[in-house]
Formats: sequence, structure tokens, C-alpha cells
Amino acid sequence: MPFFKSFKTCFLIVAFVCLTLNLAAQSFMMNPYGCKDAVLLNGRWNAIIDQYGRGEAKKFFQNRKPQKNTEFVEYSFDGGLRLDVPGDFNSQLPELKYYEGNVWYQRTFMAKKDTSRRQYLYFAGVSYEAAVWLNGKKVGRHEGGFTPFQFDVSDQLVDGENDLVILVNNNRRVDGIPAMQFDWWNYGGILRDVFFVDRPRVHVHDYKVQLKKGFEDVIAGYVQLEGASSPQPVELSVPELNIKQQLTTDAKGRASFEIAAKPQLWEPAAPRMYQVAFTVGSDAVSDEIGFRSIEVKGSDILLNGKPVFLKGINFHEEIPQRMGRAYSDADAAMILSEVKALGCNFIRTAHYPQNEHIVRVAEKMGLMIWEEIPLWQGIEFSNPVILKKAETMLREMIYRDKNRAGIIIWSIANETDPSEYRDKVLTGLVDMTRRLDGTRLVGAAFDNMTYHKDVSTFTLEDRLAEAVDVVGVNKYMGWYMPFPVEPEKIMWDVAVDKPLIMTEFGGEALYGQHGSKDVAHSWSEEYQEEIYRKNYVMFENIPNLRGTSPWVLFDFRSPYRCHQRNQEGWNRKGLVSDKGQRKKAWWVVKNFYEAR
Ligand code: GCB
Repeated sequence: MPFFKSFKTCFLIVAFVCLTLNLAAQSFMMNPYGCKDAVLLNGRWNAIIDQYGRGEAKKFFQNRKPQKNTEFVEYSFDGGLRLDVPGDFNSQLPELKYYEGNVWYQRTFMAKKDTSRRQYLYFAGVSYEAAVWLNGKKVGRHEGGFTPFQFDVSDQLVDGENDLVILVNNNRRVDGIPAMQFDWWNYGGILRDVFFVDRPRVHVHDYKVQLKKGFEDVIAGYVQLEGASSPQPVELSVPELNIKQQLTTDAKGRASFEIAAKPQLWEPAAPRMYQVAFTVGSDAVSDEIGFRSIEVKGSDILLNGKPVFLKGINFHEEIPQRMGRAYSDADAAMILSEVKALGCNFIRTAHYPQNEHIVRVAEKMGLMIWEEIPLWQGIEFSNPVILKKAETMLREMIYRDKNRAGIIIWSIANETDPSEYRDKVLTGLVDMTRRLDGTRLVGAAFDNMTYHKDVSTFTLEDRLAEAVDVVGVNKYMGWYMPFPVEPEKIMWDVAVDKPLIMTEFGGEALYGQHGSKDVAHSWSEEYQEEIYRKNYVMFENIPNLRGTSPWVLFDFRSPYRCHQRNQEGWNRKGLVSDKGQRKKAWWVVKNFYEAR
């Protein structure tokens, strides 16, 4: 059929174009935070709101100024809106609160043109799509709001003042990840740090330093140089372990190593970290790295060979009091101090890779981490573009955080419905995760359990559950599903040969609202408190329960939540209100964790 043929051809072309465009963002450097040649470009940037998306046709990226008397230019970055970077744009102006669309950002920065070096622009996270121009020339684009990307701009850079323009678009899209609907605010903008990095031509691009799988006394990994066309000497040092190792890279700039060492192992009670540095010529990058092992044995999770119960909590990358995205060390400290106060040793950074400040501060506080890509409900798995995008996001997440001892579980999805396409995509992602990093566990969160009334038992039939190491279960007993019988009578027969983590449970309450513990629509602290009490009773009947992670730490903003009196655009399942007040249920959770 000619139509089919041309449709197919057309589809292939579109897929190819999408792919090549995405490749414009190169593999990003490991850890600009530890690189002495990285300069932050954070601050107040000029901005233009481009609601109808006319800026590309009008060439905003040229940032032109009129050159003669007869000329005018119908846009200007100067003298108008200014936005903070990092930071979402929605929380910076009342009229941008609900905005989804194009925003142009512009700033200048000074640089020295030096062809003996390489210069990069590194973006820690822009939501959802970014296109970048330097001095009027396009350097590339990137899709996906929660992982870094970078461009080598050595060729476009000029001596002196450089003009940088970014087009950010946060429209939701059917073939996006996440897609058209999700239960959190669609914050757009340059959400995370931006760096200009000016490094020697030969420099450290990537490295991995972790315990060798199966050994607690061997540190293994690799270093990958950029710009090396012949073998190079690289020094690896870990002073507190008396390691000073001279490595020699191969013709491709790579050196692998295995070093006998006896590091004190990282664990929640003593999150020991070591200074690690790689030096090649005048280039150096340093990191703080912890060493630990994580594995599954039967239904147990073993941390450093010992069974561990994950006392967790979920949260979004949001500062509720500021009604905006979290982006700094100070934000991380605010969120995570509340996590620690609750008695947790585990967090689930729902539902996407959160910024590196959060991951690193959590790790230093001794928190184990479940990190997830934003494959959240409603994904069009039959669209082949989805697989490519998901693979890219997964690769970028694992790549960025592979040195973090705190990360123990890579999660590939949250609440997806089984289907031929979904099973194929997600089991493929499980395999890919294991190929990319065989040292951590693979998980996913499921909400498709079946309740069998006759035997008061939950089961789960899902091929994906068979594929993962750890099964996460989201079940809102007492909220979306009333308890059918007393909680102590409900049995769980879900993936019993594996560890099960109750990755989400809870219910909504408006802080300060009091009412009956038996009436859901009282939205009261008492009802929420009772939900937790009952769930903890039910949990006694989950033989393979190895962790719990209530939904959620703070009330968070969400367009899903339209109850004008009790929600007002907030998901009220927080144990803590948007103003930072602890609800009654907070204490029930705390007591549960203290007793463990
Ligand atoms: C879920 C989702 C989470 C929602 C939550 C809720 O199952 O995973 O993203 O926010 O339920 O509050 O309904």
C-alpha cells in the first residue's frame, strides 16, 4: 500500500532526525563540581516569554541590535524580564505560574579563546527541552528535564564577551517522558546549575571508582580521558587509603584499574567518604566517594553483607515554602534534615533524577537512595521514540550517579500497565541497567496488584516484576482503596521470593484540620494518622517486606488537585505541610522507624 509505505518512510525519517538531533548533546563530563576549571554561570539572566513560539523564525538567538537609523529589531533581551538561574520560571512571576511554552534566556560571559584548551557549556538540568546558541550559532539541543548535558563550544567561542542564548520549552507532549499528565507541577526553565568549563585539551572526561562486585577489599574502576591521541599517564590518589597509583591510558584514552584496599565501608550510621582525585597534566578532578556493597539474597537486601530494612520517604524536588524547584545545597539540607528527623535511612527521589546537590548531601547524611527515571503512568510505549528517549534518560542517570555509594537501586518505572509494548520496553531497560551497572539493584514501582476477596490476599501478575531485583509496591489502602476487611486479615503474596518495598502509601490531610479518624472526606490529620496505623498493621502480613517509603514528605504542588477548600492545587499527602508543619501522621511514621 503506497500510503503505508510513505508513512513508514516518513516515520523512519522522523525517528532518524529525532535521534541525530538528540545526539547533538555529547556525553557530559563527570562531576564539574569537582573540577577546578569549572565556573558557574548562575545568576540573573535576561529572558523573553515567547508564548506563540515565534522566536526561532525571528532569530532571537542572534540577539541583534539595530545597526543603522532605518533599522529596528522587534525583540530585545536588554531592559526587560530577568530570571534567576538556576530556578524554574513558574515560581518567579505570578503570570508564569501556569505557563507552559517557550522562554528564551540570554546572558554574556567573558572567556579567553585558547585553541590549546577545550571549552564546554554544561547544564545540570533544563526542563523540558533546551536549544542552545553561542554567539548566534546553534550548538545543540537536549530533551529531558532531569539529567545533565553539555556542548563542546571551543569552535564557537570568541575572545572576550560571548553571547549565550537558550530556548527552553516545557510543553507537555504525548511522546514525552513524563508525558501529558503527571501528579506534580510542570516546572519549566533552567532548573539547575550552568557551568562554563575551560580545560586543558587532554583532560579527565569520566571515571568510575567503586568496590569491585563481590569484594570488599578491591577498589575497581576506570578513567576516561578526552582529547588524548596517545597513551597518557594519569595519577589516581586516595590519600586516606595511601593510594597513589600511576595509570597509563590506552590509545582511546582509557585506563582500568583494580587496587587492593581496605576502606571503611559506607553505611547509614557511618557514611564514610574518601577524597579521590585524578590528575593528568595540569587537569585535575576530585570527588568524595564512599564504598559499600549492595545485593539481594532471597528476599533480603544486604548492605555490606548484612540484612537491612529500608526506612524511607518520598519527596519531590520542590521547596514547598518557595513554591518552586529545589536547586542548591541549602535546599538539599532543608529537605534532608526533615528526612533525618523522621528517622529515615532511605529516600526515593520521586519520580526523576533529582539534582546532584540532593543526591550528594543525602549520601553524606547516610541515606540510601532509590533513583528513578520519569517513566510515570500514561506513557505511549507503542511509540518507538519512547524507547530511545527512555534509554537516553536511563543512561544519563546511571552515568551521572555511578560513583554515588548512596544509590543502591536504579528504578526504571512507576506504575505502568502491562502490555506487549510496555513489557518489551521495560524488560529491555532492566537488561540495559544491568549492562551499564551490575553493582546495584534494579527496581520498579507497581500498582497493579489484584485483591482476591475470597482469601483476602493481594497478588501481582506481571512479567516486569519477575525481571527486577526489588519489587516496589504503591498501594493506598485507606485512601484510594478502603480496607475491605480489618488490616490484620489482609495477606500479601506478592513476589515473595524477592524483597518488597512499600514504595508508596498514605492519604491526604490538611494541616490543622481535625475530624473523624473514620471519615476520609474529613481531610483531617486524624484520618491520615489512622491510615498509617492501619497500614503498619497490614504490613505485618507481608513476609518479604524489606522497606517502606510513605507518600510523601511534604505537601507538593500539583494541577491534579482541584478540591478548592482542602487542596487548592496541592497534593496534601505530605506528612509535613507546605509551610513546614508536621501533621499527626508524621509521629506515627517516626515511631514505626524508631521501633525498627
Ligand atoms: C501515585 C503516584 C504519585 C502520586 C500519588 C498520589 O501512585 O506514583 O506520583 O502523586 O500516587 O498522590 O496519588
